[in-house]
Amino acid sequence: MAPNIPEKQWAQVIEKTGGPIDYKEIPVPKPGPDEVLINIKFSGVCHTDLHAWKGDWPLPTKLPLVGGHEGAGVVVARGDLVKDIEIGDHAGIKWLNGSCLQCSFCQTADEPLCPSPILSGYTVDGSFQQYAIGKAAHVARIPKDVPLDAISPILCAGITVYKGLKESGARPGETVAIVGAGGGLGSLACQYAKAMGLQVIAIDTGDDKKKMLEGELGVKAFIDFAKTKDVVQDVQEQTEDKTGPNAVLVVAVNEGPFQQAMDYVRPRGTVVAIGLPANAFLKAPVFQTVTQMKTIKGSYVGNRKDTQEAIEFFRRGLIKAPFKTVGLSELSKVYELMEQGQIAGRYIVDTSK
Ligand code: 8ID
Ligand code: ZN
Repeated sequence: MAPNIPEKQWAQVIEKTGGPIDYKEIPVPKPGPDEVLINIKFSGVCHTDLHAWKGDWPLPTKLPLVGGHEGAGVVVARGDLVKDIEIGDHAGIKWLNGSCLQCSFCQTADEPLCPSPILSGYTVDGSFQQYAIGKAAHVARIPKDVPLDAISPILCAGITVYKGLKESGARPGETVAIVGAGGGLGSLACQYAKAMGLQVIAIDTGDDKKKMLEGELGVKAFIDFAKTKDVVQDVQEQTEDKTGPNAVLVVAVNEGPFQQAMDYVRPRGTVVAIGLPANAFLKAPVFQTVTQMKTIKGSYVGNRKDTQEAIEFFRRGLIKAPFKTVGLSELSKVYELMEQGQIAGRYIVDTSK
């Protein structure tokens, strides 16, 4: 039986960058021939959504804009060309809503690098609404045996940190430092790193995050960057021969830790830049970078295969990161807490409230 799709739905709408966010009723969109319509049940709130609202990046958003790109729900309609996804299937809206599938990047499974990407909650409306559209080729396939609330943060944060860990080149048994470990990406990075056989040094601040990281996330060591006198020394102390972690994932949202990571990463190690602070630069001394053979690289979400792999780790029960659920109507409060760095783990919104 075809699902009953309403004409109108609740959404959080940004009319103007940095302006008020209106919780209001808007029309339910209709999918094009290569698209599906997903009844979003839950959506994670990523710091990227906050950057988009504030206009932090050198890339304008569409306006008015419905943000959100960690939306998990149920497929309720599909375009005529869509054959491999059924009404009733569970699916997810991720950051990369679509790509051309024809450029040299798409052809080689590097679709996040496609020069004409479609970005959920940025260049097209995203998951902070009850019904969202995704390109069928790109929507995440979510198995029916996983809960739609807990899986939602995997759709950006999980995929991104899983990919970042692969890009880091760190191997099982080695040590990785996660900078910004107490936030949404960071808490998932700790879980993926452990599941991949890595030892984790977590860097962040605050007692809530310390408790979460040392407790349920089970990291090897927690370093409070606001309390320690010397982050570099503290991080290196935690590694076997005191030469530093084999890799560093930087998911923090300011510039300082990006530069600092180059000081404590082990010679031949890799610093993976993932966080996207506004107007920030990466800077490292040429002499040490050369003579210690250090690598700095960026990592940007993941491709469709990374998506399905990250979901499979979750389905197998290997990824358990804390999240709190609030109603979609309370999105602005989540942004406030995020801006203040008060969120340990991830907040997700329930679109029925
Ligand atoms: O594909 C990508 N590269 C990608 C994908 C998704 C998100 C990049 N991002 C970007 C977001 O746009 C954002 O810039 O990753 C960054 C982190 O997103 P998030 O995890 O959603 O943000 P959060 O939950 O606010 O966590 C940030 C954490 O960083 C800590 C904070 O305390 C917070 O827990 N932090 C900060 I700010 N400064 C720190 C420092 N100096 C720090 N932790 C350690 N050292
Ligand atoms: Zn995101």
